[in-house]
Amino acid sequence: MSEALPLATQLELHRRAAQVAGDTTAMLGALYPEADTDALLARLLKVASTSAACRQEPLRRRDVAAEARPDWFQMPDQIGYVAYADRFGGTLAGVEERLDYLVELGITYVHLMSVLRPRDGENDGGYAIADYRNVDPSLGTIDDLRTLITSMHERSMVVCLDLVMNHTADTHAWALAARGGDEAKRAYYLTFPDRTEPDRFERSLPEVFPTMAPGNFTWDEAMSRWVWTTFNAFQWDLNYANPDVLVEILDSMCFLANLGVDVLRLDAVAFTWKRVGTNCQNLPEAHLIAQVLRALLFVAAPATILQAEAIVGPDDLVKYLGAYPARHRRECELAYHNQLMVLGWSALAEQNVRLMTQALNRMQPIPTTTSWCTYVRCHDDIGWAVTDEDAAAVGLSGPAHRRFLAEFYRGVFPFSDAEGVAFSANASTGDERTSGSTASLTGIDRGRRTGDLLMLDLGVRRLLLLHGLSLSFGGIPLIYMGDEVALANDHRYTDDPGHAEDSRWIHRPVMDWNVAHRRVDHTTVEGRVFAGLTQLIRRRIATPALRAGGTTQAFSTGSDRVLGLHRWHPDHGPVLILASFSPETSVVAPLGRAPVGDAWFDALSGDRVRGDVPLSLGGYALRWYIADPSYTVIPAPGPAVSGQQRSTFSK
Ligand code: OTU
Repeated sequence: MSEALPLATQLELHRRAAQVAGDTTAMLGALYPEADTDALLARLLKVASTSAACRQEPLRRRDVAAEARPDWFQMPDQIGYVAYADRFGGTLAGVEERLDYLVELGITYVHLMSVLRPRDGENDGGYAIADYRNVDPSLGTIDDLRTLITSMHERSMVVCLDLVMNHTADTHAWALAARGGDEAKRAYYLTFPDRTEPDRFERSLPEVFPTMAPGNFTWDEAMSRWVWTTFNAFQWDLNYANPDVLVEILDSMCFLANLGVDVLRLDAVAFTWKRVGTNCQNLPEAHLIAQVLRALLFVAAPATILQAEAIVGPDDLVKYLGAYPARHRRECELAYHNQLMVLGWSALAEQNVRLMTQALNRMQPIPTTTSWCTYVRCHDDIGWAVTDEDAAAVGLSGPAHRRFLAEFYRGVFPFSDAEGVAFSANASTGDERTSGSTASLTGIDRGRRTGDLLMLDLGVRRLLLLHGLSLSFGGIPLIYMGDEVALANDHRYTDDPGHAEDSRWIHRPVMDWNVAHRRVDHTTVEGRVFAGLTQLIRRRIATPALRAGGTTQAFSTGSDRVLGLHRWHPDHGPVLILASFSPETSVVAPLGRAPVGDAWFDALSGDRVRGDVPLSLGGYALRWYIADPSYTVIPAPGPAVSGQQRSTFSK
């Protein structure tokens, strides 16, 4: 640690380093039994403390604030927006010009994709990084990024960027050096002289992109070796069994944190460790890698938190939030709730919530110090991650139900309004994933095109229902760019030879600001969706009980068409969420006694209902019932009418 640092800063650094050193040594010992763990810890701490030493004053203040309020990301006003920087704003300066639009929507958390310098040519939408320390030159410079982050912070916005940690582009300097014969850099990757090892691994490895990039290994002519490439051929998996890789990635994380990035999205975090005979996902070592990085980043930049991008089964998923039965160790603060996302679409297709209720309740609770990122759509495809176990529990066949969902959202049934397209249909496994914008999957696209006003109306209500659920589940709701104005599928990707094979581009349009402008006219679909969404966001921000950090339990409402969620937070008490997945009116069982004042208050509509009578819910209705102590049911004055208890609500 630099002696030139003020004494207080030095002490601060020592405190943080001491806090994590012991446990980190244990983790490093487990990861690298052959290595000198003390020496390795010293290297990692040097990276973290060097970075901490040159952290700018405004960011140090953010560190202090974050340590004082570690639950900042659980506040009800954390509302997220996710966009490709170029497709949203053209350049970083262009993004800055559009920040008012995000403020208008109520956004406080922005995940900008594809900001760092990717490989030239095909680059998987920016997920093939050629340089972790530079910005894509077509967007601007590192200084432009600093300026943008500063102005986002000034607007109380939190900035999330990707840390594509599982792989680099084949044109990253490390890969080029490896190709040029640098042995040390070759050891950053997993390379093999012949097919012996690759074939052994392939026996248990799935394929992520079976149609675009079959297999998990790519022959590299320059090295005369096979390279591990889980994703596309130009995305080389890093070798985390080599501690040098861990040190380098920590360094990149610290660099981004010192630019002011508040959240690092750990792309493909599930894939970082490989073991023969396994599917090489979610291995215990992959968690240790994330935990070590978490610990060291705390030394470097306590304000920066981690978001896991692990699109995996429900039992594996919760572990990225540190949810282990036996112990808790900090890992990621946030993780995508891909179960909730898939189950929401499933419930809409079936007009039935039994599977959703079953699957949500089977998931282990997450530590109260962490949160979900809830979402309806993102830039990727939807993989129909319904487990066979959950399907069987409600009398469904897993494979048949997954097939039904893929076909429903491809619009093959006459009763489906959806217009999605297949992604990576795998003939050998029968697996088919789905691409398509929210507008296309809810029926808005088809209704708009055919002029079917009823279909259009149902589509808008479905969109608002799914976003409403995402806003109420307890976490950071993420709105994928375009959903707020129901942007349509963009079929032009098929004209681009670099994109034609990858149907995810159908829902990655360039923001159409003319369409977005229609939001001001409430008679348009765009206006209805934007107004509906902003209203939901405003109500969510004004409802502290909807903050993250409590518990969420699904309950039976007495109707298979209506989801019930019981949310509870120690500071704010309960919320009963009702969400109807049917276009018809449904009747649900009485809510039960309200904890205060005998009445439940719907934070969305302002209506008050009694807990002892059945409720009627309109099609796709959403209710957020809270106990409102300012409203009580008092007996009406005068004699009771024919022995019946009359009551009215009064303030
Ligand atoms: C992530 O995706 C990114 O979100 C994708 O855009 C990238 O193509 C990919 O990584 C490679 O960088 O790795 O943990 O359904 O969900 O590819 C899962 C497939 C990932 C995606 C999967 C995902």
